[in-house]
Amino acid sequence: MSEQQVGPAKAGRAEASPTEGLCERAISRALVFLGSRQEPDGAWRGDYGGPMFLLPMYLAAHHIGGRPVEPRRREGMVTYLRAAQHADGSFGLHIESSGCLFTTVLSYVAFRLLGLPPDDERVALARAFILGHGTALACASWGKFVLALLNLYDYEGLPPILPELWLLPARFPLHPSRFWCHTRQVYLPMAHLYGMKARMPADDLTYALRRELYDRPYDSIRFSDHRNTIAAGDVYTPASWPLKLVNRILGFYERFHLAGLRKRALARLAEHIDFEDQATHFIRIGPVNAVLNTLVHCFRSPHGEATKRSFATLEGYLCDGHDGTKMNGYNSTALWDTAFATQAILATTEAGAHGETLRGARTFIVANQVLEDLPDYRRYHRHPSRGGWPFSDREHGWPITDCTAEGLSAALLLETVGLPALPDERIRAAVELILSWQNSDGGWATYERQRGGRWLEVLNPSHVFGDIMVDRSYPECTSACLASLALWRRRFAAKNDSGLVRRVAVAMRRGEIFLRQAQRDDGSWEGSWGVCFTYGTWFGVRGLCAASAPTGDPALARACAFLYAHQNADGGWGESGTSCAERRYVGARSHAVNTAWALLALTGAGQANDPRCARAAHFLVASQVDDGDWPRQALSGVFNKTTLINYENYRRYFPLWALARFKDESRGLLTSPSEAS
Ligand code: LAN
Repeated sequence: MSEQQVGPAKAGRAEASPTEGLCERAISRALVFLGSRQEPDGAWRGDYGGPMFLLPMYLAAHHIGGRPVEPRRREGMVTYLRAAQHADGSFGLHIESSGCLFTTVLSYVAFRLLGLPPDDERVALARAFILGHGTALACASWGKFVLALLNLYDYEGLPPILPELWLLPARFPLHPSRFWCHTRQVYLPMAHLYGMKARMPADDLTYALRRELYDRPYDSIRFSDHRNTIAAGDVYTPASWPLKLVNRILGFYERFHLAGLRKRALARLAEHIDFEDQATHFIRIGPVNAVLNTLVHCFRSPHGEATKRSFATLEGYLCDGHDGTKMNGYNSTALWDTAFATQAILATTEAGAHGETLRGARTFIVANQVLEDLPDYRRYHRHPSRGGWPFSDREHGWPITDCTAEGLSAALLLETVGLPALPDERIRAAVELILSWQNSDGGWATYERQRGGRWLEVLNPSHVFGDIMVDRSYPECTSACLASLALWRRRFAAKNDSGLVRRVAVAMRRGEIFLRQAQRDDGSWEGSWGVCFTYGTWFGVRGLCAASAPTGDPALARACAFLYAHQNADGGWGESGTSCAERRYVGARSHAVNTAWALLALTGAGQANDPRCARAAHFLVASQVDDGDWPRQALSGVFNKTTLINYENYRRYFPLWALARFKDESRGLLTSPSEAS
């Protein structure tokens, strides 16, 4: 992907004498720029593209539902797909990778659904890749599933996704309620569609695609032989032998399944799907079940209200980005971006001059706290929601541990500039919710407490993702919760009833123990939602500091040593996205966001006066562009080890935050790499 060059325009400034003024000026400009990106409702939102399977799924749903995409949109989508395609014709699992058959097959179909002919140069190139890598028979399981819905692959060739699993008692270790909510909510509509063997009727395009995607006549293919056929480039998590065994057993059941039981199971699934639709105002937890739930309605009642509303709500996932029109990974990034932007602004000494911006942010944060639990939430395996914040907005309806924590932290910090606090009972509800989410290992997971054993990961059927089966404690989520609890304690320890104060103290102690155990021998923490060890290590340090670790704490010293060991010669840090999949630090050219995380960690650990921090700050100042933004560089977000995702605003608030902390805790003097050497 194209990257804006970091640096050259700044050469003049890089050579300027290292004065505090430079740092201050960079902060002022960043504040102005960040302020200019705020939306009228007080929130920041950004492009959330990256994964390459989403747009094709959106298009498949429109095709199956007989809803043509507007020509204006089509153009943007073709632009996006063309820009994402690699010279060998392939697409990657995400926009920065290549060679994934799953996304290449889906993007091929997307091209064709968008009206491109098979002899279009790019389409032909993609087809050559597909035919050279095992044809559509070898793509990862989600690809085959989408093809089955489009009547381009036979259900016989899919591992069974049994609706009946949802009829098992919830105590059963394999009950879907134990799975990570994203996995559960994707396999829920999949099980429904599988159970009814949903597929659109074949039309001319179907017959054409059947010829294009395979190297032999469609009718001659024995799909049941291809359940385990998979291209090497699509495998991150190979199907394990226990998974294959379970699939065989379920496959046997599927051959003889009882019609009555199937009917009951489908009715149960429909009930859960309807609940998710209502709970999220049809937004759904994420883009994948947004598409799949839409299709469930579409197959059940093509012209029904739920189908119409589903398609209308899907539009909210589309994004006109710098590289074309894509489907975002969430309905928005609003709360997450707003909570961080607020904290970054508040870290500066100029926060007082940005009252309007902060007031707007506060309005958004206050308006998007979830105030009620969902009706009958236990029946649908939902955790309570009251007091929480989602990643995007209240309508989305799924509060998240760290989003709640960052929302609460931002709300509490806003008081320091004299903005009115949240009512006490709302603050208390957030704290109670955070406490209710803590796992028995002391850490915090993403949306729920850990509900199943880690061993369930052996049943991961996705091929392309890692770590999708169970929600479990993450250093990032844990640290965010600790940071918010520390702020709460500072503000309320004297005021509140001692019962809650005591419970918070115990929770923080347990969280700290989790964090210490999660630290790696080399001093780093592995991140799971950002790239990667710089992200994790910032959170690790932030969490330990929140838990009052002293500056000389050996865990902090080890974390700093890890970071210093990976600092680049130009003073910055750059971490490759492959760190996440490989689970080891893979360096890259310096990146403003990685550098900001490292500098935040180091300043948090009391290192601000170390010359290496001054060099890091210098890198940030020197790489800022004139309008106060930082250049767009490699993607900084990730999920499930393999899939990078774009956080468009990270480069606008993390460097600002880091510079503010650096300036605050040092004299703000910068050191250029040449001076340091
Ligand atoms: C997200 C987006 C937000 C993100 C943070 C809050 C930043 C993180 O700290 C915790 C995890 C979370 C909530 C997260 C998890 C995985 C998500 C939901 C995503 C990256 C957005 C899209 C992704 C989702 C899983 C995509 C669909 C793919 C599946 C494998 C189900």
